[in-house]
Amino acid sequence: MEKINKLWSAKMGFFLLALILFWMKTYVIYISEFSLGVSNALQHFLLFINPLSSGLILLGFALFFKGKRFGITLLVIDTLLTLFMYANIIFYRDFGNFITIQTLMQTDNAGTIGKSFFSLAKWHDFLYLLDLVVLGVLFTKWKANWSPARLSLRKPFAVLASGVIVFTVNLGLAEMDRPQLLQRVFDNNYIVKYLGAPNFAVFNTMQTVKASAKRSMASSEDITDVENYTNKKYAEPNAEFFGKAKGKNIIKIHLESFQSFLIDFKLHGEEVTPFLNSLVHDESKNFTYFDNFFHQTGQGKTADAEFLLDNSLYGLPQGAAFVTKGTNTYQSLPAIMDQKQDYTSAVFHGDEKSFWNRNQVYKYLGVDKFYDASYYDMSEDKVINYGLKDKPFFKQSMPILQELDKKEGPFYAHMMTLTHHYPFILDEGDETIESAETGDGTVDRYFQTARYLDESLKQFFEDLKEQGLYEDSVIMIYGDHYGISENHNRAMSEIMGEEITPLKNANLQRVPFMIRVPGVDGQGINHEFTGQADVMPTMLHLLGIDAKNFIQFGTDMFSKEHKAFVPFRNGDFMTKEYSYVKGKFYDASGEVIEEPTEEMKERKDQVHYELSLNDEVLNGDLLRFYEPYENWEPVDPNDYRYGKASEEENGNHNDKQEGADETEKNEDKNADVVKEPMEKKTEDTAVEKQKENE
Ligand code: GP9
Ligand code: MN
Repeated sequence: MEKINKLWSAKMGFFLLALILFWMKTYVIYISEFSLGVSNALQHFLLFINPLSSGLILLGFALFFKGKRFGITLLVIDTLLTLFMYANIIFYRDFGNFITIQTLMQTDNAGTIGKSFFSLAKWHDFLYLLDLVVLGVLFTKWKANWSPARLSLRKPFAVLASGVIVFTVNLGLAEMDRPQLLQRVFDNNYIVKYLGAPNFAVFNTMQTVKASAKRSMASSEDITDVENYTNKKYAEPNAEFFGKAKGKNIIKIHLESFQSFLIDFKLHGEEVTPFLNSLVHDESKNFTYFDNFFHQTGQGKTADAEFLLDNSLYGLPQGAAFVTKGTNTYQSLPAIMDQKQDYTSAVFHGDEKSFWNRNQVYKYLGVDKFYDASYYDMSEDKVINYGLKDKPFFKQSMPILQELDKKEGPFYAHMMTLTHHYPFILDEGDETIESAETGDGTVDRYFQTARYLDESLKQFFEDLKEQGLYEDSVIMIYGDHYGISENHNRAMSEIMGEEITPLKNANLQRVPFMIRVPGVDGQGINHEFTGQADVMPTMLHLLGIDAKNFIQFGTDMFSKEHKAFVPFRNGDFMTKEYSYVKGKFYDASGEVIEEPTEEMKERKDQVHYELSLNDEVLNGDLLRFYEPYENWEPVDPNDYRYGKASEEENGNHNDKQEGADETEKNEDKNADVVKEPMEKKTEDTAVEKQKENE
């Protein structure tokens, strides 16, 4: 006993005790305070182990100090760590996210937290101080035993080195479970889950410093080149369409992972998507369907698609602009529509609000309302894979749409589906078409979830008609990105009946785009070559707002001057006559062009130039130097606040959120209850999902 006492009361013993207490406390905080979506044994192990490396490195620093100064330093570091964790706890209770430099710099956040601190603090929070009290008492008892000399330097260095080793192993295992974790940064929650809150803070700081260096080097002159380029590319509106959507409700439907080859595709002699096909082939031509419309997304997948459609800017070559450029200045479609025509914009999505940093970036895009998972009934039978199934999603969105319709001014609703997402799983009973039989499960199931999505759309259209929301609304449908990656070329060649060459694969990047504008005859099938960046200028012109004033890389799809070449994020591009894919030019029949013409080479250079200008805009945050027109009001992120839970806990901070309360009261939902089933189902597929993202 005596011996044990002596060991603990020695400097190394005291350090070890502090380390273990910090470790356990942090783990308890992870489990009880944050919803990190832990879904498999490895993730749980990493969550448990990840405080160790930061503990070893940060607390270990105290071992360099002599005598009782060692103890004081240790206690100070431990107290700072506790404050850091506690600040995150309070912030998370309010915003459902971790503190980042960007959010701290958003002055209103700090202010709001300050004001609501007492409503956010809970009685049991004092427990988080207990270990410090214990250590403080032991310090006063034990410090007399400590020699005034410094420990042999070997010891602190060994502790720091073991911290680094533990971190390296930790990171390696995390990357195994979620490849490209740090490159793609899906969700701050993920980084905390895998690497811990202190490591997240370090990572975020490094990222911010890197980004702010690029940003601070940019100046107002840099926007001139961009402006000259986009001005030159601009396409005049087509008088037949200009202003035809003005004042009308707009319902924009996001088809998850839906590629155009599904349209009219028959499996076992059966149409896979009969409803969408019926819109394409409608005799009365309600819709115009662009069959040469391409997605232009990169690693940011869904986030890039959203970004492209509402900003006419591409994502970045790496990562998701939604995450890494989430606090830039934007002149986004929702903000313009609000300022010019008093539209209320709303995003509907049955997933956690923090995924792809949506609950932050939407504030910078001027999205008025964000109906995330916390607004929906997410009981187990309604959830699969990433979140709410599409049928209950559309059903439950109806009352919210009706409520929005009652507000003054039209609405711009963005409905984001989710079920047709890799790995394309359905509950039994939701399958209404046999799977394909290539032996590649992903490809085989792809048709079944596509059918489910198609059925959910049919139901949604019926409900819209029944509620009187169909007739006078603009309906726009788009696919976000591919669902079947190149990893499945073998099975896809069986499906398509031909080899999937790089060119064929590029051709498969077509996703649907269709639009119906009340009072305007649809064109049936339009073969113009178009892409996601073209949607925003098209929308502006339909609304009667000239796109000329804005920095946009796309051009109006209905314009007679539409620029019909479609850049991909990797520098490849498509035109009607030829395409450029993975370093080679191809003619329309698919033959390699050995000697491309000057015009082709120039087009290729133009595409690369356009993408580089785009990256300058994002990295330099150049839109902060640009005023699209006199009296433009830059978007103030502090005007927006999302999440049902935070509304309920803290009252409604956002005057733009009023009005939906009625609907919300009708729905008996609770954000915390919601998380359980969704996370469980996400678990098994999360790993696969990232592998899929190649
Ligand atoms: C997540 C959903 C899917 O909320 O939008 O994103 P993805 O994996 O397709 O980028
Ligand atoms: Mn997607």
